[in-house]
This record gives sequence, C-alpha cells and structure tokens, in this order.
Amino acid sequence: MPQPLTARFRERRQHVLQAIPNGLLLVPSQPVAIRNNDVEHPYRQHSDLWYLSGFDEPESVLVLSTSSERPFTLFVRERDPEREVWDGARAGVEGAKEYFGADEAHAITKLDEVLPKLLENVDHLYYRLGVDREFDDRVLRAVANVRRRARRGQRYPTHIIDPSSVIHELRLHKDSEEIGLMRRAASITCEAHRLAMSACRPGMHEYEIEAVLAAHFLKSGSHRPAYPSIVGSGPNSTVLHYHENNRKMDDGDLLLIDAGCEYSYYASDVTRTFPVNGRFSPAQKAVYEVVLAAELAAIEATRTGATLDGIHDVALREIVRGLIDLGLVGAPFDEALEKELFKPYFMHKTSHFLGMDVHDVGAYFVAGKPRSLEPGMVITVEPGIYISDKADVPSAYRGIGIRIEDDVLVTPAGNEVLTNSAPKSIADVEAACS
Ligand SMILES: [Mn+2]
Repeated sequence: MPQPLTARFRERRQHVLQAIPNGLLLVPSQPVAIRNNDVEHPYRQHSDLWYLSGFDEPESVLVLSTSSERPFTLFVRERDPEREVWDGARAGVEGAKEYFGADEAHAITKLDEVLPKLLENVDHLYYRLGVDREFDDRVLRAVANVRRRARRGQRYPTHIIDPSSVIHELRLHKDSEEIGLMRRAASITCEAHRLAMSACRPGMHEYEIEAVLAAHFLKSGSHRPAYPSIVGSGPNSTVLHYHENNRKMDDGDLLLIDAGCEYSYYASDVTRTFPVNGRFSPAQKAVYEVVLAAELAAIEATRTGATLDGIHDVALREIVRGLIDLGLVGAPFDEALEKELFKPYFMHKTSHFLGMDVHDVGAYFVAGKPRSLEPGMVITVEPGIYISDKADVPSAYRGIGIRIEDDVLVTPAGNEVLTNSAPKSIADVEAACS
C-alpha cells in the first residue's frame, strides 16, 4: 500500500537535482525475478529508486529532470481492479502523485512514447548502462529518437553518465532518519543473536538456530534478512559463505552465525561465534581472544579521516601477532606480514560499507587512493581466524572458525558501535549461552 510521502525523500531529490545541471536522471525499478514456473521471488525495490521516492512497486521508472519546473516524474503500473484482487493494491498514476509526491506520473506502458519528450533539450543523461540490456535498448532508442529531431532545433543528450557519483555518494553519507533505521535494524539483530546463543544445545541442527533468527526478525517488523544467514558449526565455521545450515551440532563445536535483518530497507550485518555447549575450550578461547583483540583495536581505529585499508592493517597486525603467539605461524612478525603467512587463516578484508545494501554503495577509492571516512558513514568491522579441519596444526585448533563483526557509525567525535548489545566478551557470551 502507498506510504505517506516524507520530506526526507523530497530533500534527497533536491540534492540530486542540484548535482546534475542540464541533466535528467533515470532509475528503473528492480526487475521481478522468477523463482520457478509462475512463482516470483519476494519483491524488493531497487535501493536507488526507493532512496529517492519510497516507491516500492515493480515495473516503475523514476525520472528527475532539471529542465522543468516539475522535475519529478514516475512511471508506474496503472490501477487494475481485477489484478489488484490477486496481487494487492497499486498506487496507480494518481497515487504516484498523491502519495509519493510525483509532479507528473504516467502509466509504465507509455514510457517509450513519453521518454523522448522528456529528453528534449537535456545535455546529460544520468543512467547506469550495462545492468539491464533490454532496458538499455529502450533508453538508447529514446535518445536516438530525440537526436533525429535535432534538426528542428532541440538539443539531445550527448553524454550518458553513470549516476553513482551522485546517488551513491549521497547514500554513503547517512542522514539522521537513515541512522535511526539502522539503529533499529541493529538492535533487532543483536537480540536475535542473543536468542540464538540462549537456544543452542548439542544435538540441535544449524537450521533450528536459523529459525530462531528468522522468527525474531519477522516478529520485530523486519521483512527479511539483509542477506542469507550463515549458521556454521564445527568445521563449517571455517567456510566463509557457508549457507547449507543443515549440520547436526556436536558437544565441543563452535557455532559461527553471520546474520542481520533488513529493517525498512536498511541492513545490519553481525557475526558472533560461540560454543554450542556454552563453554569455550582452552584452544577456542585462545583463538577467540586474538580475534576479539583485533576487532576492538580496529573499532578503536574507526574515526573521521581513517581509511578502510588503515583499519584493516590494525586488525591484521593483531591477528598476525596472535597467530605467532598461538604457534600457528612460525616466523618473526615482519616476515609473517611480508610473506603473508597469515593468509591461510585470515583471507578476507576487515570492513565494507553498510547501508541499504549489505555491501553498500559508495566509492572505496578516490583518485586512486583509499578514501577517508567521514561522519555519517557506516562500516562493518569483522576480522576472523579460520583454521581448516585439515590444517597441519595441533588437533585442538583444527576446525576452529571465529569471526566477530559489528556495525560502526563514524561520528564527529570518533565512532558509535550500533551493535554493542550482542554479547561479545567471553564472559558475556558464556553467560548468554547458559
Ligand atoms: Mn559483513
């Protein structure tokens, strides 16, 4: 059903319009994906389109144009009482204006007819080519159409520009409303991790714990996880993108859970690792302490002016020192770093941007250099150590996979960890498990 239009969406459109002189921005909706036969995957609007409008229906296109006093046009599905009986209500052309603040609205079936008119006297077309080749064709046909009429004096788009430098830079800097939604996503997710720790027992299956997470997400008003939940026990804890979640858990296993809900289009992304029987073994505890020290040091380093590379380096140094102390790497510190002897145990980076997309948009490099963090950016901090069950190490360490991940907002004064309420210290984790 239509949501009320909010001032926040209008503000964002104003920002975009100011950034695209003589321009027209075109954002098509996320295509519907078929699951099998006549069943569709649950629909989720394209993050860019939702960010600028709050419009969540498929088969729609958002247009922002600087060449008109009425800059915001939506193309939407027409009302269709018969279809709406089956699929639910549509905003329709009138609703697009009334509820979503569109200055103009058209039926999506009119796109090929209306788009060339909108492109008249536009110099710069902001549209992301190469995502949907069929839609690219329609856009390019519209450009060719208006170009043919240039002899009569109209200008036509001579530049097609990737809009990420405009929309994605805005999305990278979260406003107060977005931070509020991310706090809510984070708090639901932390409570789900706490419930998982409390529910887990030897003899249960990984999917039973996945069910605990999913139930809490849904109960709390989150429509979906932000990504498929990873619930990996024993040797599965060392598989980075494990998703089968079907192993029966044994006494003495660790369970690694990487799961976060999406709340009102905003993601959370949290990992906790805990003992299935509620008590860490000495070897598990030793590895956990190393990962925790690395995570806390990396969070400490997260502040305005820092770079993701710099934060990774802080975590990496702690991990390397720990691997040497544990006897898993048998080389001096500098040599271990230089020869990347940590790679079999820590093979991924420490951070990514977080927002509407779990691996959020925004440029990681600016002019070839790692970009500096600014207030309003949210990143994950997630070091880990993964020891294969086939590794040539003392048997107590084999099959130990530990990752600890939090969501961290950069603030003017330093940072705020949005996901602190998920138990993390050894004492807190063991208490939550009992
Ligand atoms: Mn992550």
